[in-house]
Amino acid sequence: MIPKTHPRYVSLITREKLVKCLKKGIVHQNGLIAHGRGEAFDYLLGEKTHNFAVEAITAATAKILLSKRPVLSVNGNVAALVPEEISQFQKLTGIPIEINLFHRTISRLKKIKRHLEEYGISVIPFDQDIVDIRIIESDRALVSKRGIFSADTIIVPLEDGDRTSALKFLKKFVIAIDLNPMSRTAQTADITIVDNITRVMPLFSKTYKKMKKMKKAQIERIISRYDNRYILQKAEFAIRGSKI
Ligand code: PTJ
Repeated sequence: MIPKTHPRYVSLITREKLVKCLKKGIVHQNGLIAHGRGEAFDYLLGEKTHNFAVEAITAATAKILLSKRPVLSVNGNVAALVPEEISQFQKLTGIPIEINLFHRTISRLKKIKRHLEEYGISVIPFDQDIVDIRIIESDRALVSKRGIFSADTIIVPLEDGDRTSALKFLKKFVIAIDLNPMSRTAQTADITIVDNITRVMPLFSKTYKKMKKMKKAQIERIISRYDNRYILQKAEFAIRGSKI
């Protein structure tokens, strides 16, 4: 039992969620290592949402509102960390959710699907209409025809580096959520939200609620003015402790 007064309560509770889901076979062992890397960047960022992340979330929301077929890609860590928040996001936006794993096994796919469904999330079936987009070596190449394959915009949280460039090659618009602004995923995406997914998802829902009332021209303006290079630079400077 972690006392609420503990100075690192939120961080410890988050770790607990991952360990619990590791024991259930939802999170892969490497997911803990990935989380540790994320924690280090979060620590350097002051464990708070910066303006550059708010700007990226606003642009990402604009893109989702303008997209015909957006999809949210979910892996083991994401399923463990933010199932309630994803459920809320899907209820608001209607976004299809596809499980896409680096360490892909049928057993993990089944467990993650069941876990997400317990939170009322509707998941694209992983055993029908699967296409192999073999321009990446990993099993992330196995995607659903109804989901990632035919999507125009894909949200990819907590990725290992190879898939974003493959998705870009397929002319997809990629929105990454990654605490490391220097990762290949962060650098290759069209919009990079440099923040912890645990803070991003609630803010995403809040922003969507606000922006869905906006006029199309206003939403288009947000996208056209967005500059991901500048956002990444600001994030890197925040980590290094300098100002832009
Ligand atoms: O569930 P699977 O099989 O698909 O595997 C998922 C992991 C996460 C194990 C796999 O994608 C992986 O190995 O990822 P990497 O290469 O470690 O990259 C994860 C990225 O996510 C790193 O850049 C981390 O900084 C970042 N990250 C970790 N935790 C968070 C995060 N970004 C946002 N929020 C977090 N909570």
